[in-house]
Amino acid sequence: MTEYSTILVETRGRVGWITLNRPDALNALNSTLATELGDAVAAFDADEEIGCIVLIGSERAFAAGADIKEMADKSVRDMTVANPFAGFAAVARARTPLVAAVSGYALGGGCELAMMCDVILAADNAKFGQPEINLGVIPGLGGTQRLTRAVGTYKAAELILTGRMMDADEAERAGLVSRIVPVSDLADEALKTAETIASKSLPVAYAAKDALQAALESGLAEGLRFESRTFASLFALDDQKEGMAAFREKRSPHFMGR
Ligand code: CO8
Repeated sequence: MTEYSTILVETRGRVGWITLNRPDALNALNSTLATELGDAVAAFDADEEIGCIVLIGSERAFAAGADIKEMADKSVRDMTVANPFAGFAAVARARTPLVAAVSGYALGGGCELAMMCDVILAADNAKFGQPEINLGVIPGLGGTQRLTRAVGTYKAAELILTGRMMDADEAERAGLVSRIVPVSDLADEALKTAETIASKSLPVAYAAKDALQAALESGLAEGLRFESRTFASLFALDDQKEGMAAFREKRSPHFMGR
């Protein structure tokens, strides 16, 4: 397995497990971390033995945002042409389902990284926010778009314009969080959730992600057509035959990923 300096990468059965690991900076997302995380996610995404990827931080912080110290003196050119955060694109475009396991701070780019994932499990000590306005900028890794879709226009606007944090309960009520778990159980619950997802048919999980994405990107009629076509296409898979045969035969399905 490749050695990285800002993340720890391991496999747990069919689960790819990535720990953000800059403890001295509350896992602030610097350009090295962006590149390493992008590479690690892309490698898992290309591996058919991996059915789900977990991103987790420390108990104190999932990630406290982009690395402000690294970013402070950058120019427009640095942030565009030589985009230091290009690596995150691999997370956003991964076909493999991703679970963010959030404990402590998920701020700015940290909240945005969690929102690139399909499932957000929050520990009861989690704090979410988009505090960029306090630094004289706005969210830049999807916060204005994904947060608005997750929690609605007015909640997102209040969070982005004030820069305040919300706790796990508020985030769950707002629809940003899939589920809250006690902080001591976060890693176990993330692994269980990821193992459950990884036990399904991988091509069907890809199809489910595509259809969920269509809900965010298209109008209702187009999204429904996309879902209907995708649903029908799954009847070409052995895994559809297996899933339905297993139901009729009152046994667990054994998916082959084809
Ligand atoms: N960047 C760099 N270092 C950080 C960051 C950060 N985002 N957050 C924390 N740290 C460092 C601190 O500087 C400190 O290091 P040191 O001891 O060397 O000074 C260490 O982590 C511990 O932090 P604190 O002492 O501040 O810990 P506290 O418990 O007192 O406070 C907070 C915790 C409230 C989380 C506080 O650290 C904080 O406010 N951090 C900044 C949060 C923030 O503003 N995040 C948004 C950053 S901007 C962003 O994410 C934009 C993303 C879009 C990029 C788009 C590119 C195209």
